[in-house]
Amino acid sequence: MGRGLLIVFEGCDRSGKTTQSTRLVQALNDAGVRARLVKFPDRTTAIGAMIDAYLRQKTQLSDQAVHLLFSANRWEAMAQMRADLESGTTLVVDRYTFSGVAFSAAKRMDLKWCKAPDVGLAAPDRVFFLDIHPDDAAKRAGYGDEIYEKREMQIEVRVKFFSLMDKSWSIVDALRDPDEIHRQIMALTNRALERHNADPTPIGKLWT
Ligand code: FDM
Repeated sequence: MGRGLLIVFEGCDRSGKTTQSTRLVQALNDAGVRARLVKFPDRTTAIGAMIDAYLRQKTQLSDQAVHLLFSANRWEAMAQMRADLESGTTLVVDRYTFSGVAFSAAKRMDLKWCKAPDVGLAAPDRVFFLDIHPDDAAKRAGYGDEIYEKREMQIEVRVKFFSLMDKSWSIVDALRDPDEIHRQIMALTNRALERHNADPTPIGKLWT
């Protein structure tokens, strides 16, 4: 049994990441591929509770402090994630280091500084970027009360996401019908699984 794949969903708010990542896990499980959903931030841990309070504007934190908490929230999940991958479970991750870097860099923080705490995290095999312009996303539902749910911020975040892309990314047009998007993501995932089975590679490390 080879290792599982690390598949990441990124995108601006209301791009459909949660819907599509949940559907992908379900479809993989139905097809006999062991898969588990992981979501960042994980608000259920002690660190996650601090992040949650910040996002809901219940507490204030410096930009640097919250950035490091988001990173710590990934690091506290890393041992279990690596164990799952090594034992053959594919992980489907709803937001990861790219959200960490894109949101902080959108606040004009230094890019190199933003990447540093995530150096050494497991690198994704594929990243699906659900692309939607924030103005179209806003039509799906009004922005809520969370700190980053503002048009200017979302536009800047999208620009930062584009600057982080490499060949492991697929840009998925998120304005289309959800079934069509799911079919495209399933086809891309199956191709990644086939390629990995034919030529297995070890889990990579970020940001190297
Ligand atoms: N977010 C998410 C960050 O700023 N840094 C991170 O590392 C991560 C994982 O938190 F606005 C932001 C992105 C979003 C907010 O995300 C909460 P969800 O997906 O709405 O829970």
